[in-house]
Amino acid sequence: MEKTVVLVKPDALQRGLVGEIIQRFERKGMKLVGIKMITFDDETLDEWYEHHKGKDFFADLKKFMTWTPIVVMVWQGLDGIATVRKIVGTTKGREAESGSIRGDFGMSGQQNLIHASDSPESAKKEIKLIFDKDEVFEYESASECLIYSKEETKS
Ligand code: FUP
Repeated sequence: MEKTVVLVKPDALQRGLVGEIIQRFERKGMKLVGIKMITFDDETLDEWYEHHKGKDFFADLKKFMTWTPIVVMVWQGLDGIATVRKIVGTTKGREAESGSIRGDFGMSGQQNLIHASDSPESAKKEIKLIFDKDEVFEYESASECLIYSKEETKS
């Protein structure tokens, strides 16, 4: 099972979309294994978005991401990273697929409501950056036998 990080960004918090966003992952069958609120510090944000460092929107992006606290979560599931990215939708809200979170609730390419890890490497890095070891939980899911076949949960 793959772990992936989801951030509910300041625009989604302000618009009261935290519950809606959580519900979409829950209903899909993803398992919540970590959740809290944080405010990004400058250093962590630089590392988080290091692939955008130096781009013209970088300063605005950092300002936006520290406007309010954000809700940070770790979700777990089979092929969890790709599954969550599909639910989130492509970067620009106005181009994102209907049915995805960005497609249903957003217009912007920066104020795009939510972040989700894009690879196993970034998921690992992101968990390490914002979660302590004891904030990511292991527990038996009572609904796992309904969500997956036995074969699918073997590994
Ligand atoms: P995504 O993986 O869909 O979140 O998108 P990226 O990793 O490419 O971008 C991360 C964040 O940078 C976006 F959510 C918003 C911001 N961004 C901009 O503000 N302007 C851009 O042109 C591209 C990205």
